[in-house]
Amino acid sequence: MTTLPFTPVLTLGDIVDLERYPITDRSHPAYLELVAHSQSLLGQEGVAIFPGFVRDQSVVAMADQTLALHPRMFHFREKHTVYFKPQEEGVDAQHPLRRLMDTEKDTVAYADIPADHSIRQIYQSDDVLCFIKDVLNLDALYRHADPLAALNLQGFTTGQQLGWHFDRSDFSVTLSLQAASAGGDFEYVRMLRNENDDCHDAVRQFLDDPKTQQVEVLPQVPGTLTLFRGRYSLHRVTPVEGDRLRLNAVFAYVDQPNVEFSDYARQLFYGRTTVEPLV
Ligand SMILES: O=C(O)CCC(=O)C(=O)O
Ligand SMILES: [Fe+2]
Repeated sequence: MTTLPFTPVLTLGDIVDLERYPITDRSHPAYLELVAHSQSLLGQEGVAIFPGFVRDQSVVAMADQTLALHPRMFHFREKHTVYFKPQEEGVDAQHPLRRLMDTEKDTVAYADIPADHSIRQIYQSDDVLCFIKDVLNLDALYRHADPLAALNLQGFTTGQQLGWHFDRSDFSVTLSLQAASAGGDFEYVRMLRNENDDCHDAVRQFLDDPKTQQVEVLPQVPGTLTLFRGRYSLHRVTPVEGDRLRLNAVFAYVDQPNVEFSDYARQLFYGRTTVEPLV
């Protein structure tokens, strides 16, 4: 008699630590307390972290599955200003509107993440979506509609990094899957610019001498979910050292439905404009 292999179907509670983060019961006092505390952290610090959001066993499985995808990841490399604006020519070479930062990382597009990768289950969960919406204190939140950009896995090998930058979106949501042997820390300077002022002088001073500002460091701890407000706080991922890759997932959520990338952005970030796999 042949026996079929038994693959247990994982529930959200098998993956996410629902005892610590009771996100499936949004009227529970513990949930309301968690949200209120996280909102105040996000307001004061610009960041809210949720250590142990994903259970250890699931994180290890997801890191292994992600590592197996590494040979097929898209190698992304870009030189950019901290503002992601095209370089301005009429200013001196060290001006932040001209100075270039180095970013290099390997990426798996949403369409290439296997159906049985648990990261999909987290991203597709309405409980997780509502939790993030509540912490951000938004009336509506949607998953990104782009078949490549909605959910990404990232790998950083030795020397790879994200250069200093301000995000073009109000917030980002990441989940650490594996820390590098060394380096690969997330560093940020709170509110180095604001809504009305790109603060070229302060940014320039900081790039010349990082001691002019207080740099906060978030070491990468696997299983930690991080919400970060990056539009006004300068941040980077420090160059990875050693053999072990820094692995994480980036969840794209937006406050509008049906948002997709342009062909230009798809080509830049994924090396293609359609979901057809790269050969
Ligand atoms: O990988 C990270 O931890 C940060 C990602 C980030 O800053 C970005 O994608 O803009
Ligand atoms: Fe960023």
